[in-house]
Amino acid sequence: KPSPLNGSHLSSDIHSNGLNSQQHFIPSLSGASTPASTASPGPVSAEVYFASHVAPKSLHENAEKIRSFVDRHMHEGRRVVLVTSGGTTVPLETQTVRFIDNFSAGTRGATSAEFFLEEGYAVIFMHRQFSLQPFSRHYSHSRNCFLEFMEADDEGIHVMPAYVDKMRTVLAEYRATQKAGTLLTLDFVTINDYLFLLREAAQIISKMDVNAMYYLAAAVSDFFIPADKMSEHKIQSGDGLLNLSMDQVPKILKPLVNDWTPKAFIVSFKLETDEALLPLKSRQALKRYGHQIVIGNILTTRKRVVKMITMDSESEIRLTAEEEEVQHIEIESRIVPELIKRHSEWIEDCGKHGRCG
Ligand code: 9Z3
Repeated sequence: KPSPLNGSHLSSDIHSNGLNSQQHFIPSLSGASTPASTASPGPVSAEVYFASHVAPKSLHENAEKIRSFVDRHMHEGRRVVLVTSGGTTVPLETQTVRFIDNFSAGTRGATSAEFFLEEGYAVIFMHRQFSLQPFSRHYSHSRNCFLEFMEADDEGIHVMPAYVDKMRTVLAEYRATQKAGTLLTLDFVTINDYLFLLREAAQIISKMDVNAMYYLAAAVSDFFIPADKMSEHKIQSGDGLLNLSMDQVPKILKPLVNDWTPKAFIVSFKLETDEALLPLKSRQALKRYGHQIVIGNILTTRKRVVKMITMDSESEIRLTAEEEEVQHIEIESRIVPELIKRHSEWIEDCGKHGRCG
């Protein structure tokens, strides 16, 4: 039975648009979908993917920005972290009217970026367009709208006294970051934008060797419609149901770790909704890709518990109810320093793991 898309009932005969596979996947963020008929052919390689898809128009310009950012911070002796944040979309049409999206607001990425900046890292913040960003996230449109903090009188517009201290701190950090030039923000929308930009960035950042970290917190689609199977025009609502046939997104961590940036310290996130699957899936990712650490989290508890898994260790970071609800501590304030400690060890131990510059 085909699944309704985002709860709506988009009905269309997509076979007339060239999507004529025998497989009908239920679209999902993570790999729990089951083909309704034949076995999955598996994902295409990253190489095949890039050869058969068109790079986003902004890629060249973004590459230049990354290059000068990396050169400058390398010269100034700073470490660089690439933080990915927010969800990728999966367009259903080339001239896109509809797309599949996911829940991610980019809280993890935006919050973590602030802590990396505080610790002296230069941050390339690669985020979904309009998702949360460092600093402005405290006063975003969806949460804490800035208007709620303002008042007007005959003399002008002011921040209400109760909010001044917090806003002063955020503003000071924001201005200091701007002055230091330690934050580069780049955006993506679709899964295709994300894949091309990540590859480009990694190939440039690789010159940082062990001094680079990757913090892959974006919620990346697992399934997509390849360019050659996508309808050019808006899918028409005929008299049938909309059956979606989607391919698996290439496993990008593999070339990232092995080819594009083999010396960097790479942290990926694993998201599950079923607690029982999380350790297994996290370990599987580590083994499959050979990177340094997987941070496992469950959708509903992601703001208060994460598991840090490496090939030879497993630990947990957990906020108490008091820390979360009364002290308003953000779990990223614990995750980031722990990772920085491990990144330092990675740099010191480069002789042992053989990936020195
Ligand atoms: C995460 O697991 C992030 O922690 C969240 C953060 C997306 C849950 P929010 O943006 O949420 O703060 O609302 N990110 C990774 C998700 C993902 O797509 N991982 C892939 C997978 O699970 C591997 S790279 O297969």
